Amino acid sequence: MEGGGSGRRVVAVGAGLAGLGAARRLCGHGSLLLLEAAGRVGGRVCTRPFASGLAEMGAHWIHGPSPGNPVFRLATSYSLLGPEAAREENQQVEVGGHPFLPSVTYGSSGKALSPTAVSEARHLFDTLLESARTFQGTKELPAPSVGQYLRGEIAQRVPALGEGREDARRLQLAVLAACLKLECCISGTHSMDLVALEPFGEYVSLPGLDCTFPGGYSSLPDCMLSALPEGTVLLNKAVRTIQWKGSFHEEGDEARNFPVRVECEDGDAFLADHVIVTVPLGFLKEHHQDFFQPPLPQRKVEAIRRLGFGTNNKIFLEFEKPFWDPQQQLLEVVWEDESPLEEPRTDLEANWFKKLIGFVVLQPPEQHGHVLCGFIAGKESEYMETLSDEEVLGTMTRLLRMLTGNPHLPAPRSVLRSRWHSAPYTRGSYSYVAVGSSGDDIDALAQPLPEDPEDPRPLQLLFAGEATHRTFYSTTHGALLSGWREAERLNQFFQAPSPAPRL
Ligand code: 6YU
Repeated sequence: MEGGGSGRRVVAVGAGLAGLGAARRLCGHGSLLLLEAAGRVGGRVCTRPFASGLAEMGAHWIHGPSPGNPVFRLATSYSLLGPEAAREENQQVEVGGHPFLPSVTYGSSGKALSPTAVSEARHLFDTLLESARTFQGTKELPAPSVGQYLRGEIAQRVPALGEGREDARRLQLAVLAACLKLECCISGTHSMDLVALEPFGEYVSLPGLDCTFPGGYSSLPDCMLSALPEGTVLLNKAVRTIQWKGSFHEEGDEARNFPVRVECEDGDAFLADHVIVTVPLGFLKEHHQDFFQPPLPQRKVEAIRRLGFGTNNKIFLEFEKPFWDPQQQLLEVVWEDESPLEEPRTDLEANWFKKLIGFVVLQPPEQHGHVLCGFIAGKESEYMETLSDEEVLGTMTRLLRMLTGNPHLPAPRSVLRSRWHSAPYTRGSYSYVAVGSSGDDIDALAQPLPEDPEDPRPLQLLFAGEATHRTFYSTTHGALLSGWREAERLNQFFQAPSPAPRL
């Protein structure tokens, strides 16, 4: 695996967008190997065939497709996007992360709810959410978490909700409870009470009307893979441990000394000067103690422990015929007896499906068939992962019959769901800044090791992945940028003149 350039050996662990991005940027500088546990590249970008089209098991949209978004630029350069995404007007739209889709809102009593009542409550929620983004740097916070702040604000407004009419007020509260569940999906958390208020505004939304990949999101990592020299990526190569601060030799070459040794679960081992670790935060939370030898410094361990990593899953349902109107792109669910001011139900077996926020209609039906994609976050989502396909399909059928008020609604033809929490090399969906953590923890996670800038063997471990990007965490563009960042760090190091030996 010896290459040109500086002759340095680099190993990257994980072939998601961070790992692939880093590999591409490093090409030509030393030798490079990318080790991936799965039998495919892409990580949390994962397109599967379903019905007559494709299903995105992980990332769905380019959030903010505009020239400032590197995923948009890269996808455009590979000609992977449709003509809509390329339109200048679409790139300038400011949606603040909540793109508008024509929708219908089903109530749990089996009827569509009044769009006016729904949009009134949503407007209030959006206004409050906007204000939740304004506390950066504030010492005296009104609440520790986004959830507690929002509920406090809602509680103050209760008398005015629904213009004083009890039934209208109840409906407004029920819609606000549904808005909180949607926010859980967006933040990838069980409850907004777990999401820290002060740093909430640090996440940056880019302009542009969110768009999808007509040929599947996986077409992007596939293109990135084909741009790498053959043999760079080894699939089904799960790394078991990374020994660093060591002194390792290849057999028969005592002259060359490497500080890092990467050992795989199949027993293969690779020696390196630098290792870029891009494994998900969920994997690090579970394995960091044994994964790194010696263990990571306390500051890094604390960051891994404090930052949040939750679950957001999708449930795809294929129907023979659509029961929704052709113009509807979003079917939302509101449980009319719920309120954000009451404690949520905890019996997962009986209530897990009430966390489902609703369904996106996959477009266009000519390509996908009649497919709904449901979103569900948190512990309920993790419970769903333990059920069989038949159980999920049965529950979804009963749910949709109740929502539409049609006890004869035909059952979906087939079901497919993601199970990101059970995925051993991911252990959840994406990161958030949890109560007790801050953007500084993201930076601490991203900090290369050893920490001492005077160390004669610097940059042994570098860290990339969505959870290491302070303003774009939880996104594909955050992941890609983090990979580029670490590759650039190494490229600059390789180009810098060698320091004079210390006397
Ligand atoms: C986005 C979206 N999106 C839905 C769902 C999910 C995610 N995201 P990877 O995990 O890809 O790669 C690591 C690799 O390492 C992996 O292949 C492993 O197998 C491998 N590995 C692990 N251990 C190993 C070992 N020991 N040895 C070897 N290899 C090992 N992002 O932009 N648009 O629509 C969605 C969505 C269900 C699960 C998403 C979305 C998140 C992205 O998918 C994710 O960030 C990147 O793909 C991660 O890439 P990576 O390289 O870092 O890791 C205020 C505030 C708000 C905060 N959030 C707002 C934004 C909301 C995010 N949007 C989510 C929505 C959906 C639907």
